[in-house]
Amino acid sequence: MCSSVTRRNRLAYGTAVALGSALVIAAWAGPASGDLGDRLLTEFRGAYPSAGPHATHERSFDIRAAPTEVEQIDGRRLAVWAYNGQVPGPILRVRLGESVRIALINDLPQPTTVHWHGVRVPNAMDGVPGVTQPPIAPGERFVYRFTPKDAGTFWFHPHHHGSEQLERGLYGVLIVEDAKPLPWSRDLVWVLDDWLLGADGAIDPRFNTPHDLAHDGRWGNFTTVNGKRTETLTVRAGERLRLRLVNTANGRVFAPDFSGLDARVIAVDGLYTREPLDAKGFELAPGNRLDLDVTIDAAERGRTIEIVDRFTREPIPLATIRVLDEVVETPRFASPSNRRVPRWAQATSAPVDVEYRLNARRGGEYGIEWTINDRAFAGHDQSPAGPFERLEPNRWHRIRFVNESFRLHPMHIHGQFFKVIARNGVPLDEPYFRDTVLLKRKESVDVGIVPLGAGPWMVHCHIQEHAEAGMMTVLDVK
Ligand SMILES: [Cu+2]
Repeated sequence: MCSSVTRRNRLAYGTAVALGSALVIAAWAGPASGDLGDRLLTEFRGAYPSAGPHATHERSFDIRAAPTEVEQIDGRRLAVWAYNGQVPGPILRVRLGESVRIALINDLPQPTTVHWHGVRVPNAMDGVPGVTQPPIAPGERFVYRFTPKDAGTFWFHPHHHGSEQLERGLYGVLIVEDAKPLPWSRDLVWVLDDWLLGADGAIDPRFNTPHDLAHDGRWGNFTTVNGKRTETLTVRAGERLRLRLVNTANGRVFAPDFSGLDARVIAVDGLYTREPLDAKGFELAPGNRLDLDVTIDAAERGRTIEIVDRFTREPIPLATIRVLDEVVETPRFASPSNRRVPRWAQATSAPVDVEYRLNARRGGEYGIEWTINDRAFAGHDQSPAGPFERLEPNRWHRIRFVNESFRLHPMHIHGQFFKVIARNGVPLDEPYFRDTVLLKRKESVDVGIVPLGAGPWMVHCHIQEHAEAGMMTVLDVK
């Protein structure tokens, strides 16, 4: 396959975009005027809190990032970089209302940082080298502290040379349990990833290849669930599972097929959906999470259910669920949901505040640069040069992503949630918030967003190779 990257002329940078409702400086709690932005803001209120809970106590973790060997995939030893010696890294479980302290010790041969994907952390804890903190040099440590504002499924990974560091095995899951967890039979995590291994069974050491850059990043020749070729789950009929899926891959998109099961989506990218949703058609792009409410029906006893990925032409086995003959009583409770997810039915009448055009061109360190508004981000070790787009905190805004290329771009905004309001210009009410939205070839996606935390927040493609080759920018919330 040859490169199908579209190149465009170097055009002048987009001029600074006028902010919507610039005249309205009414505070967050102010009364709604007739202004559309104010009405959308009013509708948003209460969807999720602007401030976190008062922490009652602190949970403390030490995480050491270091080269090591693990046994996985085909049983051979695999040289990886890992958090606490394991791939996937540790699952950090905390409860809403607890503060978190994580001491990161860097024993890698490179600088690193940790980004807490989806967690609304204070900006200084966001783990972006050159933007929110200096890179953590080999041999050094850095202490991250924050109090989660939202319960849900989150994850963490380096934000420094991610195309190599994630691919070598650096990622872990952060679960923020509800203040009062529901009585699921079990609460499970499936970490979805893929690996590009050479004939020798080792991780292919060629990162950021022209092929990966010209396509949808690095896609492996093996997929794994929780570090295994397939996950095996043995359940009793009647069990009710909370199943948390996380896509930690550099580039691969997963479309797990749960059609043989009573499985409903209850959370997307951490936050609860407006109501439980049919799992059919959901995709997980890199960075995305899906939480499912799965009931193993009594009629399933003795059956074996195969879960496969259907994003690619050939289905890929992900997991086998073996249902025992034993039947247990199903825990009864209403699926968690968030009725306050706004509909924002008039949102597409509001002006576009910021437009991000996504494309590629020849040039740069890797021969191809991925650009946002014709600029490739030069970050990593030095503070990147602006000017950057700016949004006012606590105001409703509309952002438009326009994919001018033929490749996939899962666009992630740090520190904020947003809601898709249109795709290719067609108004849409996704009944949930996201922190990462996948744009397919030549697609445009409009999102509504109420930025709540001030600071310079990254906006970037979560395909690690695209980000590495420049597809990042800063959104200044102030
Ligand atoms: Cu991309």
